[in-house]
Amino acid sequence: MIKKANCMFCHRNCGMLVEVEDGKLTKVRPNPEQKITRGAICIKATAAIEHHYHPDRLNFPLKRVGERGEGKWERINWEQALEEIADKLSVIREADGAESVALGRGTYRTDFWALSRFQHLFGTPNMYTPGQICFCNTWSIHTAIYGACAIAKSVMPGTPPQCLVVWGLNPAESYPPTWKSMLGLKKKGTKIITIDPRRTPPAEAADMWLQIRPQTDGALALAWLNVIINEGLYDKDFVDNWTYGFDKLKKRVQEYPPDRVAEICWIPADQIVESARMYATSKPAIISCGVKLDQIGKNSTHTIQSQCILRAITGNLDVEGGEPFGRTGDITKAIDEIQMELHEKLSAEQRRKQIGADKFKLFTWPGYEMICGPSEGIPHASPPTVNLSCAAHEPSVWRAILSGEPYPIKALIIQANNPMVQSTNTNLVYDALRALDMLVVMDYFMTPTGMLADYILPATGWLERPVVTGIDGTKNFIIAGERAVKPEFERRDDFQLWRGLGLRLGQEEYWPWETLEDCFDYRLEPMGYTLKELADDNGILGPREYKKYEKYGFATPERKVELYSTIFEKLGYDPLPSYEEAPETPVSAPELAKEYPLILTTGGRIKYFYHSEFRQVQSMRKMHPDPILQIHPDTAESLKIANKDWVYVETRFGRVKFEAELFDGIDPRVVHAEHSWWFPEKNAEEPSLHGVWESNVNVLINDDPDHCDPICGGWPHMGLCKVYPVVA
Ligand SMILES: Nc1nc2c(c(=O)[nH]1)N[C@H]1C(S)=C(S)[C@@H](COP(=O)(O)OP(=O)(O)OC[C@H]3O[C@@H](n4cnc5c(=O)[nH]c(N)nc54)[C@H](O)[C@@H]3O)O[C@H]1N2
Ligand SMILES: Nc1nc2c(c(=O)[nH]1)N[C@H]1C(S)=C(S)[C@@H](COP(=O)(O)OP(=O)(O)OC[C@H]3O[C@@H](n4cnc5c(=O)[nH]c(N)nc54)[C@H](O)[C@@H]3O)O[C@H]1N2
Ligand code: SF4
Ligand SMILES: [Mo]
Repeated sequence: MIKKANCMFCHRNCGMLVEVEDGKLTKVRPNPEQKITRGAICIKATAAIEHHYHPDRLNFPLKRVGERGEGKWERINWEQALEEIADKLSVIREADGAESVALGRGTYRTDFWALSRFQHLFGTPNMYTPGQICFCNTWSIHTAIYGACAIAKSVMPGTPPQCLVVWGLNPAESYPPTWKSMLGLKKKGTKIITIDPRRTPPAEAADMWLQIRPQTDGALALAWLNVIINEGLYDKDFVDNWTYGFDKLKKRVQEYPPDRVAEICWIPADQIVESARMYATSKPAIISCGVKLDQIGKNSTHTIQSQCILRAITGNLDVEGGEPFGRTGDITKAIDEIQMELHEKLSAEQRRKQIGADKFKLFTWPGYEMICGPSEGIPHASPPTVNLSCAAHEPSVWRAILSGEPYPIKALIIQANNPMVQSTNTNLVYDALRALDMLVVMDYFMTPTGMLADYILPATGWLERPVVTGIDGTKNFIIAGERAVKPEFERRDDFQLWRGLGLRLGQEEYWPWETLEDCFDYRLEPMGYTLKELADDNGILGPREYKKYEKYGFATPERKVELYSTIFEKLGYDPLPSYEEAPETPVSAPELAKEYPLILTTGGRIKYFYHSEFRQVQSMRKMHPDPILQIHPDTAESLKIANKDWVYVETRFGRVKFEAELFDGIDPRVVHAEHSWWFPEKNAEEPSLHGVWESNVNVLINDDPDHCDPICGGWPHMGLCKVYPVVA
C-alpha cells in the first residue's frame, strides 16, 4: 500500500510516498507529483523510518517520581496524565490567574493552532516561541509595511528572477531542495549576490560575495538604499503611486554613504556600490533572507525593514519572477489557523498582561492588533496568526519565573521545543525550569529539557499523523498528507494534548472533533475538499495573480507601502530604519573585547540534523559526529590550535568545547560555532543531563532583554569570545 504523506521534519513539508506492508513502514520516497515540492527532498527524510522505530522513542506517558532531574519515572496512562495536569492548571488559574500558566513551543512542525486554541480559551496570554528570532518577526514587519509577507522559501516555476540576493541564508544546509532550484536559476543566468561572513556554497556560487562583519547587515541595507535612491535606480512609478514617506526616507539614507558603511561592515565601498546597482538594475529580483537577520539582536527589525523597502522601491513586490505576495483563489476559503486559534476569546485585560508587551510592542498584542486591522476587506492579505507573531518574550518569561515579576509563572507546558539546548543563556533557562511547580514536555525523545519535567508525553511523528500545512493562512498553497500508519504504542497527536486538556477544563463545545482527520475535513470543507481528496490531488496552489494591489491597495493604514511606518510611529518607535551597533562588539565594547577578542557567530545549519534533533539517529550522526568550531588558520596558528584540536570557546557566561576546523573562508576576527549540541548517548541524570553543558553554544550567549531588538524583542545569537586549546 502506498500513502501520500508530508515530511514534517522541517517546515518545507516535502511530499512523500510511503510504502506500508502489514501496517509496517517499508519505504519512504519523494512524491514527484506533489504540486509544491515536486519531488525534491533532503537527506533527513531518508532517516524517517529509523526515526519512527527508534528504540529510544518515547512511547508512553511518564510521571516523575524521584527528584527533578534524577531520571526516576513511573509509566502512567494518558487519562491519568491529562487529569492530573488539568487539575493542577485549574488550581493555578484559581489561585494566581490564568496568566501564571505559560505554554512554550519550538519551531513550526506540528498543529500549533491547537495549542493557541487551548491557550485563548484557557485565558493565558503567555505562549513563548522562537518566533522573534525565526522568521515570525519578519512576518510582523512585512505585514506592518506592506500588509503581507514576501519571503521566497521555494523557487516557483515561471519567469526566473534576474538577480537573487542570498542574505544570511545557507540553503545548501538549511533547505537543500531550495538550494538545488537556486543552482538551476544560476544556470539560466540569474545573478547571485551572497551576504555572509562565511564562504558558504552560495558564496562560492555567487557573482558577488560580500563578506560582512556579523550583526552589521542593517548598515549595509541602508547603504544599498543610499546608492539606489541617489543614483535614481528605483522604480519611480511605483514609488510615486504606491509608497508613503519616500522623501523622509531619502533624507534618512543620506546618513549612510557607502564609504562610511564600508568601515562598519568591513566590505569595500566599491563592492557595496556595485552590488546595490546589480540588485536594483536586474528586473525582476528577489531578496532571499535567512534567519540570521532575526538573530542579530538590537538592530534586527530595522534591518528587515530596510530589506522590505529595498524590495518595494525597486518595483519587485508582487510581480512575476519577483517577490511572491499574498494568497489567492480557493485556498482562501479554507478555515485557516487565525480562525482556529480563537484569539477573540482572550480578553483585553489578559492581553495586556502578556510578558514583554510593555516593551517589545510589535510582536505582542499592541502591535499585533495594529498589523491585523488593515487586512479587513483585502482578499490577498495574509496577516500572521497569534501563534506565529504575537508571543510572550521568551527571555523575559524565564526571568518572570525566577523573580515572580510582574507576576508569578508557576506551570509551563512545552511542545516540540528543547529550551535547554535551543534557547540562549542555558544557565538561566535551567534555573527557571527547575523553579516551576509543574513542567510538562511533549516530545519524540527524552531530551535535557524533558529530564527536568514532571510529566513527559509521547508524540506521534508525521508518518503516523495526518499533516496539512499552508493552512496557517500565510502561504499561497495547501499541502495535505495522510497518516501512513497507526500511531505506535501510546503516542498521540499533539492536537490530542490540547483537546484532552480542553475537555477537562470546560472547553468541550470547542473541541467537537475526535480525531485530527475530522478536524482537517471540517477545515477543508469550504474549499470543497476532504483531507483524503487533497492528499490524492497532491495539494493545491493558489493561482498566480500579480499586482493585486492595483485592485485593492496594500493592507496597511495608508493603503500603500509604508516606507515610513505609521504603525511603528504609533507604537512609539522610529518609523524609519537606522543602524545601531550591537552592544557586544569590538566597536561598542572595546574593554570587553580586550579579554574576549573574537566575534562569535553561531548556529549555521547542518544538513544531517534539525537543531537538537537526530543526534541519536545513527545514519545521520555518523555523518557528523562532533561539534565544530570554524576558525581562520592565521588565528588558529596564533592560538596554537591545529586542525581537529579540541578547543574551549569562552564568554562571560561560561565555556564549552568544540573540535576546531581551520577554514580560510571566515574572517580571522570571527569564529563560527555550531549550535544544538547535546549527547543522547551520555548520562541522562543530573548533573550531566545528556552532556548538555559540554558543547552547547547557548551556554555562552547573553539574552539580556536590554540587548534585544527593541521593536520585536529578538535576542542575539552572537557575541564576543575567546578560544584556546583544551589541554588534556
Ligand atoms: N538541516 C537543517 N535545516 C534547517 C534547520 C536545521 O536545524 N537543520 N533549521 C531550520 C530553521 S528553524 C531555520 S530558522 C532555518 C535557518 O536557515 P538559514 O537562514 O540558512 O540559517 P543559518 O545556517 O543559521 O544561517 C545562514 C548563514 O548566515 C550566516 N551568518 C552568520 N551571522 C551572520 C550575520 O551577522 N549576517 C549575515 N548576513 N549572515 C550571517 C552564517 O554564516 C550562515 O551561513 O533552517 C531551517 N532548516
Ligand atoms: N545559538 C543558536 N541557537 C538557536 C539558533 C541558532 O541559530 N543559534 N536557532 C534558533 C532557531 S531559528 C530555532 S527555530 C530554534 C529551534 O528550537 P526547537 O524547535 O526547540 O529545536 P528542535 O531541537 O528542532 O526541537 C525541539 C524538540 O522538538 C521535538 N519535536 C520535533 N517535532 C515534534 C512534533 O511534531 N511534536 C512534538 N511534540 N515534538 C516534536 C524534537 O524531538 C526536539 O526534542 O532554535 C534556536 N536556537
Ligand atoms: S526535512 Fe528535508 S525532506 Fe523533510 S520537509 Fe524538510 S527539506 Fe523536505
Ligand atoms: Mo528557526
